[in-house]
Amino acid sequence: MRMRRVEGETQTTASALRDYEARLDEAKGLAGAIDLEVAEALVAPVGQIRPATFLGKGKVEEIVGLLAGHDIELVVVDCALSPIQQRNLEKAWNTKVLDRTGLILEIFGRRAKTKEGALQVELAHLNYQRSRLVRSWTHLERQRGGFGFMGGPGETQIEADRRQIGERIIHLENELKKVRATRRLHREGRKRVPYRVVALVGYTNAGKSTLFNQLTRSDVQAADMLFATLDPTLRAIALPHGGKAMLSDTVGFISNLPTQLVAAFRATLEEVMEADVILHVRDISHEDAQAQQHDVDAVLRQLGIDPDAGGRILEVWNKIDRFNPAERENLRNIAARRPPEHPCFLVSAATGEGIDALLAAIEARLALASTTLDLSIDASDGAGISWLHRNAEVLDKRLLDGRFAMTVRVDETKRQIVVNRFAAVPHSTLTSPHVGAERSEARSRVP
Ligand SMILES: Nc1nc2c(ncn2[C@@H]2O[C@H](COP(=O)(O)OP(=O)(O)OP(=O)(O)O)[C@@H](O)[C@H]2O)c(=O)[nH]1
Ligand SMILES: [Mg+2]
Repeated sequence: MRMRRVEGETQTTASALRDYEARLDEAKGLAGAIDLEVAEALVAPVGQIRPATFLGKGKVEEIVGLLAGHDIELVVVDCALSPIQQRNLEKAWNTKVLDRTGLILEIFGRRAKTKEGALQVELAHLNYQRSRLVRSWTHLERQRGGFGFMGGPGETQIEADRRQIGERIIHLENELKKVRATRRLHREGRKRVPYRVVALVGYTNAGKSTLFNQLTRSDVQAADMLFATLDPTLRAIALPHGGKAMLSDTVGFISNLPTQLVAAFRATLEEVMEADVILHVRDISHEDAQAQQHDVDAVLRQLGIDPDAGGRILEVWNKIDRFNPAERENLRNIAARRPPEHPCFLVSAATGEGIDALLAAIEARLALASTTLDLSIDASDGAGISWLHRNAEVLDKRLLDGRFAMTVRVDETKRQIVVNRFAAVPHSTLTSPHVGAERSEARSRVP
């Protein structure tokens, strides 16, 4: 079913950086992502936020006028509305009103394909819904797909009271635990064969999936649509000198990504958090590229990744085919002046331009990437232990019969030293620390 709606774009301080038109376009893109037909879109300046209606009285009336005589079913207000504001606007306009969080949750609900994805989105939605128990809006009840967050019939929570929602949340959390336990086992299984992960992150629609296809020669869905990708995909990439790594494509980020969603997707994004190299894909041709970068950095921080730390993050400036030769030259100059710890690579995922240089950089970066080792060290070897703490990341340390069994992560420059000096062996998730210690001890006796 298609819906006609009016799009209300409002400015808040958080979005003051952004170009109004670009924000309005993005909001229209979000609506398009769930096949809404936008009848009207406008920017509504907000001098002072009204507790009851968010917008001023005049604006609310103006929109009443806009809606009159049109077959409008939904008004999207591209900001965060309180439940009361949402309800009051629905009354004033006699339509369903959706705020930015609600819209994004709705999109995610439609996109989730895996069980884990669906559970995560439903959980995020319920947490959002818990605070705003409003009766479902019956016009939209025959919505297909998704969870029908805008009022689908199969969803008990719409009609349910807080207690029922609470029970459902507990149920979902238990289901998620089960699904994640299985996934963790798979991941650990993969880890036994040491493989390195390169993860794609970036603003939604930046071209991550297109780049993924280009790098892996596969054919995952790439579309000019916000949040085309939701569930993570993992494929092998061949490196220039015969090596292999796994490339992970995942959900895109967006400004004001609902915190409930970031929390819900934390587990899915573990792959990214643990990746050896992170490619931050940017649509450098986008008028809002700068603001988008800030938003992506903010989400990375929420995930515990420091975007400024340098090292494993490589910036990819995508869509350079959209520039003329002079503009490209200018971009190249800007790129060349970047500090070496924050390199960036100019590519066109669409045409393949710049991909070889990017692959070479990934390979070089992976060569530096860290390795995890197990070792055993005499508990009285204070100098050795403190050297390890200074030069490696100590992931695990257990005292067993006067020796420490340690799991450490070191970068390539230190790997050989640790192997030689401490008889370290590649980390194995198969062995218990005790067995690992014995094995290391046995090794250390070998001359
Ligand atoms: N001109 C041009 N278009 C590109 C390039 N890379 C991607 N696109 C287009 O940008 C749009 C979005 O590409 P996707 O690869 O789906 O973007 P994404 O980052 O995976 O987006 P989400 O999964 O929605 O977050 C598609 O229409 C692509 O064809 C490029 O290098 N040049
Ligand atoms: Mg994608």
